[in-house]
Amino acid sequence: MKKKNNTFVDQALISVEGGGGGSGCAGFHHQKYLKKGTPLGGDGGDGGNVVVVAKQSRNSLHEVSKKHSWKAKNGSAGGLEGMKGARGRDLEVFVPLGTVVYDESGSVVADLVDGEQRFVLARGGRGGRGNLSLSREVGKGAEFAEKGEAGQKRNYLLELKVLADVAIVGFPNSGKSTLLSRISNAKPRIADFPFTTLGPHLGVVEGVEMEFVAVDLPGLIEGAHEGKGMGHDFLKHVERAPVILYLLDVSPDTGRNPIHELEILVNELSMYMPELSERKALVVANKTDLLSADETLSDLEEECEKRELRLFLISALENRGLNELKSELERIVMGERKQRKTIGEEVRIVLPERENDILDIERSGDVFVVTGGFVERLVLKTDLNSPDAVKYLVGKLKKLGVDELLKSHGAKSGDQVSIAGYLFEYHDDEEI
Ligand SMILES: Nc1nc2c(ncn2[C@@H]2O[C@H](COP(=O)(O)OP(=O)(O)OP(=O)(O)O)[C@@H](O)[C@H]2O)c(=O)[nH]1
Ligand SMILES: [Mg+2]
Repeated sequence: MKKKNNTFVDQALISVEGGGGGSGCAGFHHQKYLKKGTPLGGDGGDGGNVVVVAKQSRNSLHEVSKKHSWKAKNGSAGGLEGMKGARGRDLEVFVPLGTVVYDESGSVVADLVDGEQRFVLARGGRGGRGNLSLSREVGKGAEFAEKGEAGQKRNYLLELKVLADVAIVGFPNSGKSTLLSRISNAKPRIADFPFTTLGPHLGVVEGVEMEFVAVDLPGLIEGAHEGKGMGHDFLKHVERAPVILYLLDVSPDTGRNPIHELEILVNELSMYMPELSERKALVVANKTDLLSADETLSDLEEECEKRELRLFLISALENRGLNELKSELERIVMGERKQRKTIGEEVRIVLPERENDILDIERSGDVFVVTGGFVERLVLKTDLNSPDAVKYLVGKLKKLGVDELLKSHGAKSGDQVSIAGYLFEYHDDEEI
């Protein structure tokens, strides 16, 4: 359940594509001092990459989620006189700190926790070689050039799990947003009805010695870990907070029982993620201004003692007890920061991308289908309208053992061979 004007978005599915490589140029030099006809066509430029970049200034994935497809610029074609084509510009996807990147298999491939941290989502294709470069391999007669490679195409899920030092959790209407607005620079909406806050709000708290970040989350109710209420969607934003602040409304006449609510909150968090029960935590009893002089909180005090949680009595509305609470938070946060950096996601090590280079042949009806990244790339780079380029390709394929392999699979002259979607005719030189 989300209100239409709620612009907080913490998930985005995106399709990304690197720019295509520019084609190489097949050109010849005609200057006086060089022999006429010297190949001098330049290489095509590489295509741009699509890169995700963490930005301090971003708060949500709202902008990113509006655009589904991201394609970087293509590289330019190579030119005459050995001119290399320009590299295609990278396309940058700006996301908030705390954005986790999942690939299609659901593995975490990046966890962007520092400002300006980058991760390449899709590489651009390499530019094709011009006949100047090719002439080093095939000699002066090179009259053809290569086409540029296509850029990588990938799909990712981006998920924001906010980075804060302190997560304020509590039932709806307990005063979480009011507390955040009093101890930090944040200005969340405050109202006397449940579920006012529809997304996490981050606020910077100025301590005596340091600044730290607190996050106010939508209210939790019993069953939140199973998806009840709307708090469930936001439990992930507690995951990385080293300190948890349980906020309880202790005012009388609410028909609510703070001890019971504390129990529910602690349970909901640990059912969502068991590690959360080991986090540093404290309990804050809010709205004490509404307690009459003879009302005490001795039961709650006892309960907190039992749970070994420190209890603070405050009135967020009347600014009571906030300084003491702030300095305790600062003390704990400082201790936690010394111990560990950020509670991050376990990132699967992404090795430099290597397509399957294993040469393989499979028969599909009458056609021999050849697979293997390198061989397929070679075909895709070839201008099949140029007899010279095809001659070069045929020579290369032979050198790579493709002919040999086809023969061992029973291919005969005249049989059809498919590589990277193109059809060729097999020709056995030794066949009579
Ligand atoms: N008397 C009194 N009222 C308070 C205090 N703190 C908050 N309130 C009031 O309680 C109501 C709810 O406050 P919010 O800060 O919006 O509560 P919340 O926990 O953020 O609520 P949700 O976002 O709906 O989960 C508002 O009317 C506040 O003015 C307090 O210390 N004393
Ligand atoms: Mg609120």
